[in-house]
Amino acid sequence: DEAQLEAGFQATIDRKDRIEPRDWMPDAYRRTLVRQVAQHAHSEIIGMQPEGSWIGRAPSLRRKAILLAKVQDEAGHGLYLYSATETLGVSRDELTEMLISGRQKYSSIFNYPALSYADVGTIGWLVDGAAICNQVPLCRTSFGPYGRAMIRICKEESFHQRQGYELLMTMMRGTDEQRAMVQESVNRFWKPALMMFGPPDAESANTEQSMAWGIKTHTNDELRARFIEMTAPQAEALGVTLPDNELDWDEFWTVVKGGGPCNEQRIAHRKQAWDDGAWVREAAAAFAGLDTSSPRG
Ligand code: FAQ
Repeated sequence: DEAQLEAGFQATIDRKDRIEPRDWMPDAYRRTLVRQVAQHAHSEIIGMQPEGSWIGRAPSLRRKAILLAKVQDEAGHGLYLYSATETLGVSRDELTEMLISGRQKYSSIFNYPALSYADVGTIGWLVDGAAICNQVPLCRTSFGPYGRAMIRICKEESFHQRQGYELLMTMMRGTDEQRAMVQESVNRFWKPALMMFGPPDAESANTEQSMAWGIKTHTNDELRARFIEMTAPQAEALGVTLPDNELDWDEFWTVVKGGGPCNEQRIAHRKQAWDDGAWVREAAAAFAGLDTSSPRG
């Protein structure tokens, strides 16, 4: 019966084993995972936009090739994560509709614009850096497909972080104007990057239950503190200063609820791409429905 199934499920989690798609799981566990993994997938896809806007304006062929590859990796991460979400019984089409209609979220960070080329470096260093801090522990999350996707994603994110740092290092060795551009960029991105970890623990509605289920293994504030600790010496080596860590949580909630600088633009762009791709999906479905094995004379 249900109680027995639930006890077996919790025992699997308590011995740090994985829950797999065909295993019994409580509805609320499934819903929480769909929420988190879909939000994560949407973040990767929407996250292509700020840096993507610089592909056509990269300062050299080498920088353009690097940026193009990084943005493509993000598309790949989105796809692994949509596949992981599909194992929970929701289709990618449904997930995309939920993103476009605002029923599912994506990370607050991607509602800030990339205003200068230094932002490409800062996004790699700070945004991918924060993503790694949050995601390395998720490699051991209790749901198998999510944890396995995280392993590969984290390897690629580490590479992304280094390319961002290398870009900034190159600019810091340049002119005073370039150094000022890096500092200005870091000033704008530092606080939004710290907010990626989610609200303070006291305001985090989901953490307690998600930790009991082994979905999350650390609280938002723990990971935020770990990130600050990791980043401070890197800032020093780079020669930039980090703004203080006082965060404006009203700003965070405004951005999460749709009122950030780029929320409308990000969703409008995604919706346009989804609408433009309708004919491809229809053609693929029609092709899949054809009996291509039959002899045609
Ligand atoms: N933005 O109770 P909690 C990347 C929502 S990295 C927007 O603490 P939870 C790589 C939260 O959903 C970015 N909403 O929630 C890349 C909840 O609302 P709900 C993606 C946020 O889930 C780099 C409410 O606030 N990474 O894409 C945010 O326990 C460069 C209360 O919060 C992930 O998604 C936020 N920052 O903890 C790509 C990592 N924070 O859903 C391109 C996986 C919280 O109840 C370029 N996710 N909310 O309506 C997680 O680890 C967790 O979901 C947290 C939030 C830690 C984000």
